[in-house]
Amino acid sequence: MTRSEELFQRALKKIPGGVNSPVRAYGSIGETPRFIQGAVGCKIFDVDGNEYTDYIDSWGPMILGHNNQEIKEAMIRASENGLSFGCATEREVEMAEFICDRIPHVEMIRMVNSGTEAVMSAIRAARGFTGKPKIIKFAGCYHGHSDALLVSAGSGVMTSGVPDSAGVTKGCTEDTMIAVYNDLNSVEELLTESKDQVAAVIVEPVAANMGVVPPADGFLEGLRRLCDQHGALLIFDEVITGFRLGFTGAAGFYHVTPDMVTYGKIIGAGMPVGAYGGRREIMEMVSPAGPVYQAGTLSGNPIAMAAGLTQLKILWEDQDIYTRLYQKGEMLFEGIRRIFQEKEIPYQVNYVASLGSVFFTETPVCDYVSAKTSDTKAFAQYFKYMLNHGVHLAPSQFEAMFLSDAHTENEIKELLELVKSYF
Ligand code: KE4
Repeated sequence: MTRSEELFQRALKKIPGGVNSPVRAYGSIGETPRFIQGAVGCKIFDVDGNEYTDYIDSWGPMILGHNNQEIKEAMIRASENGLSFGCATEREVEMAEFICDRIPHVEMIRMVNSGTEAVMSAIRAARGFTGKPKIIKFAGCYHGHSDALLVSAGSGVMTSGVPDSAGVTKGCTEDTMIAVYNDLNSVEELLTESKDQVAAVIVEPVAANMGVVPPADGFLEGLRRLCDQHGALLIFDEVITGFRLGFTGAAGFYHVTPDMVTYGKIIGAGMPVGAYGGRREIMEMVSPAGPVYQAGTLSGNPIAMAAGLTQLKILWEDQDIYTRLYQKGEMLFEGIRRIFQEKEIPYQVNYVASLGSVFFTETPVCDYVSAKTSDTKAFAQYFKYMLNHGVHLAPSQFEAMFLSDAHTENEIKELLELVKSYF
């Protein structure tokens, strides 16, 4: 029995599904999840001493690579003064100023502890600001596990969400409407039908939770126009894309300005940090400035702020990182595309900059329904082959590959050789 198998057996006795977040259980793969001992740069090591090139990168935060020395030293220095005070600290002011001074559409920002909390709070603020009850999300987009957003994707427009999880009541989801990603007509239909009762449209500006699905040309601009026409706020959920597609995220990458934005992952550099922000008039609705309640014992935790702010400063000061990430993404994903073309493999490759997915389907993937045509069993075989050859991919067809500044051309060439040998 391997150490991972032994740990997983023990974990199953005390932790639901043996993991603290479902995707880590490799559920759709049918393989024992690897328990990780440590990581550095683009390499991750499991408890059995196996080394992998890592394309999960903790689901996005490790954009500089694992175990960055500068970030670690900042955390150690901060921890010398204590771990948490439940009081305001200078570093929280620094973090807020650093972001607001560099991202024009973020005039004010509130730190929370996860992407879920950021989205949940942003929706509450949007409803408080507009006085409207409805929200529109997109089938296949994931915005964390708050009740109102755990709605089944369905296969088309839904004017009232059906809970997608036990324990979520109809009452929690009835004001959540579902549109079709990359289909502006579906959004206009819902906005028109709900007679301007929509507080916000929330979107992953690059969808990455049905696998990676880029916005079609004009899609994000169309959402901006429709929200303006119908008095709804446009919320970009940039938990994945924030600080990844550039320092100003997808909003800067696509030149579309949201009213609010949510962050996670990179903003905390691997520490539990989420944030939501946007126009001052909206954010001043949030307690204690305004009537929208939101709170958190560890929000703005000084150690987490030290980690996140150090990472953001590195990204801001060396923006060549983004150029390198674009180049690596192009090398990797265009490389896989070329292999598929040469070998006449009908599978799809979707990517934006350093974020991408291979879909095991002949159907071009532009939304949830087309993403779901993928052969998840074929993906599972591919995942296992890669794992056994030292490459750690996301253990699901409907997740993304993340590149970091620590991945070099060598790792990308190695991966392309493996893809070529597999297909
Ligand atoms: P967290 O609560 O997991 O920090 O963030 C929720 C969230 C919100 N918005 C987007 C666009 C997200 O992708 C996420 C979380 N992403 C998943 C990966 N697809 C986290 C991995 C996991 O659930 O373990």
